[in-house]
Amino acid sequence: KALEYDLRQAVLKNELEVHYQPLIDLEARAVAAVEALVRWRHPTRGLVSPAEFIPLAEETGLIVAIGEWVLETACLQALEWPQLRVAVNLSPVQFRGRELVETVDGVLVRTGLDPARLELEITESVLINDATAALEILNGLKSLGVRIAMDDFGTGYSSLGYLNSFPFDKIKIDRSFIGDMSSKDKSGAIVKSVISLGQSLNMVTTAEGVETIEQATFLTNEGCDQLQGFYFSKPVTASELTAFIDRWE
Ligand code: G
Ligand code: G
Ligand code: MN
Ligand code: NA
Repeated sequence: KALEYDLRQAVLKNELEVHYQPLIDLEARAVAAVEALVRWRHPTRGLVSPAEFIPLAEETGLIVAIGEWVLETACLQALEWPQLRVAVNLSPVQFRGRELVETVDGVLVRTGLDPARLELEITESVLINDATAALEILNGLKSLGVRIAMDDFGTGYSSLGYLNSFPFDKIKIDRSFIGDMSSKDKSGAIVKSVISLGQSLNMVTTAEGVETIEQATFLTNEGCDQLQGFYFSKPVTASELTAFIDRWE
């Protein structure tokens, strides 16, 4: 309850921040996109991870306001990085109402961001409860011109039917598979086959949680399109990300 009160205050007092983590395109050898990740600069607890407060935000419904704020902040920030796409995570709770498409459209209109530069990341949990409603919303989002990414692929049911039935532009391979590649042959084999699955379906493949040069080399050789992880950069502030891009070029 104390944390819930604090979280409401956080929204009002501008204590939330958006950090950005680069996605490296292997063909272009350049930063292709950034993923927006929210943080809470708590007055006494310091920087609080979303893993701690997103569940509470979802239970209380605060995620709807927080999600819209993150989206608008990230789209505005993306105007300063005209060569990049920006990816924003959506909570399953944001799919419950009917207003998500209007909300995203409103943010695009207010910020003036080219919709083709916005990528929305969703997890399978969005699709499980009410697939028909989810499909309608995803089609509505697609018709705005934004891109849709399947996040954390491999951790849920990972039904191949989802890839068939929903309009995904990208598959993000969950970092648990990348982390296990050196110790488990199976993980390497799974990663390989998800990359070729993505290629055959004309979807961009991104590997999450890339922490070592060995992982980066393996993924490059297997034809993965984009890499994301601490090996390149952890999520950083907007100005640190600008410095990262400048160093890269
Ligand atoms: O950045 P970090 O690894 O601490 O994020 C932990 C989790 O919080 C991840 O699963 C990430 O997707 C989620 N997360 C981060 N930012 C947002 C956000 O703006 N909205 C939603 N719904 N989830 C987020
Ligand atoms: O669920 P989602 O994929 O949105 O989660 C993104 C989270 O993953 C971010 O909070 C980020 O801090 C974390 N992350 C990003 N790169 C790495 C990495 O290389 N290793 C680990 N352990 N976590 C990472
Ligand atoms: Mn994500
Ligand atoms: Na993920």
